[in-house]
Amino acid sequence: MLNYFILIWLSAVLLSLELSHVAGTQVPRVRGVPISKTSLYDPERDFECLDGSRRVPFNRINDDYCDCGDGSDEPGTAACPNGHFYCENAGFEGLFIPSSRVNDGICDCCDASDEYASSAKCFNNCHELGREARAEAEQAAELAREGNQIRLEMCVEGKRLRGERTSNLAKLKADYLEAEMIKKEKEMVKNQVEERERLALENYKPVEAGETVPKSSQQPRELEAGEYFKILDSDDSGTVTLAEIQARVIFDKDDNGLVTQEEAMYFLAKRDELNLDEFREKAWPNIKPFLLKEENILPPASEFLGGEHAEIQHRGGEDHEDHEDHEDHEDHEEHREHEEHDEHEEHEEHEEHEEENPEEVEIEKEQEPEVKYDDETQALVEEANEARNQYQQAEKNIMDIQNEIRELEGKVERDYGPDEVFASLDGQCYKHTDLEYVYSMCIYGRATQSAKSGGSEVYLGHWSQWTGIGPKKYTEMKFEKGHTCWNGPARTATVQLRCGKENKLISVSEPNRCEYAMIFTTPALCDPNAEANNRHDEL
Ligand code: MAN
Repeated sequence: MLNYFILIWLSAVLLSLELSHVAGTQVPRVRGVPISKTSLYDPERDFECLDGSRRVPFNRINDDYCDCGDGSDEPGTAACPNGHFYCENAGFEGLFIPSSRVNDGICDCCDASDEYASSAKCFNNCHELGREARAEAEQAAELAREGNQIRLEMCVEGKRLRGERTSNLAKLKADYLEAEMIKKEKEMVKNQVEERERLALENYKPVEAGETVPKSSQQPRELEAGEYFKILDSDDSGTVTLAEIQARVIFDKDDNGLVTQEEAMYFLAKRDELNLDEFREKAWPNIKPFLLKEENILPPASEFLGGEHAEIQHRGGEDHEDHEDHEDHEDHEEHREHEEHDEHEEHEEHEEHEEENPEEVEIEKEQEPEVKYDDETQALVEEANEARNQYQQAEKNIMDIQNEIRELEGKVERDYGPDEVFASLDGQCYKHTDLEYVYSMCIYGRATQSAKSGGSEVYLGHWSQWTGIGPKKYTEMKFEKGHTCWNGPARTATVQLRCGKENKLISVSEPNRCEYAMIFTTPALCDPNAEANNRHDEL
């Protein structure tokens, strides 16, 4: 009896499996529905609209009348405005198209299934398209493989660079300490020599305001007064008179072109005339600072008082200073207008200009050594100069090392991506030229734009950070704080990075004013494990 029941139960199970198998193969495919959704269209039951809004008898599916609000009862006709038709496209990729395109006379599906009842002559070319897509995918995979090889080399180089930069940094820090010590030594030497120099130069301190003459030249100074006296005493009368002073335009203190009696009296210490001794004692203290003030150095008497003409010419030059300045200005203007002058002409012009402008000549004269030191002092001054130079050099050396340290620290702390893959690109610049501009993008550096027609370079910004989202962090980088846009914000550039065998800036556009979008290919992104390269995996 038990055996009988077991037999019946077993037969029932086998029958249901058979039935479901039959049902699995026999349920007709509903036109426009992908296999994954076939179970929702069961001919044994009423159809429930996929949005759940209503139920309709199964025979209303694809009857060319729209029953469901979501168009799900008419996937294979154009009856519903919002329905979707699925092309199987065997051999290529399945595709949903709006069901309104079914039988509209245009071939949308490569298997021609959307034009099943139209006069359009559609051919099934899915296999051909599939072949092309597979070849493309193969090429992309090949690219990814080759790119990946280069990427791995970049990682090796990146790690080497990190090691090198880290050890250079340690070395530089040691150099810095040594340079600091050298600087201290040089400073000590400098201070000692400068002290000796200072003492030696005490002897050369000016005895009168503005005067810098060595003590050892006291005698010549006395002689100078006598020399000037002789020249001023033009009638050899043994005295210098007010009239003789007034005859020298050099004594025109207020530059009005005339030496007044008052001016002459100032120089002659309110006397009408002075003999040599009086001149030395009373007049020379007024005359000498005046000559010094005018020339900063005491000119030999013969040069300025040697002859009326020499003197007058010199003063005349000064009198016309404004006028010459004006001409000079015009010269410069003209020069700017004629920039095409060749170098030779410019040189000549410069020389002429120097001759015409006594002020410049005098500035050069001022730079000439004014004081002649004795040999011992001169040697000390030279020794002190050398010590100062060496100290400055030591200071400069420290600054250079500090700059190098700063630069290296920046690199050691920088985000070079996974396995230091971008490290070798630091500082590398890439160019892209379009119809109007030449763009340059330096990784971790600057981005610029130069108009082909000329003009100055426009700064698009400095590298700021990686801006890709999540695992795609290293697929986008940003340059910020470029030149300000006319009446707008500072320029910025966003660079999208893609896998490519070459590091190459392949395109630049300006989707919004002063916001630049660049595409850069690089082997650094040819990582088979990275999500970014999975585009063709679906095929
Ligand atoms: C320049 C260029 C352009 C930019 C305009 C904005 O011509 O930098 O790219 O759009 O300035 O004024």
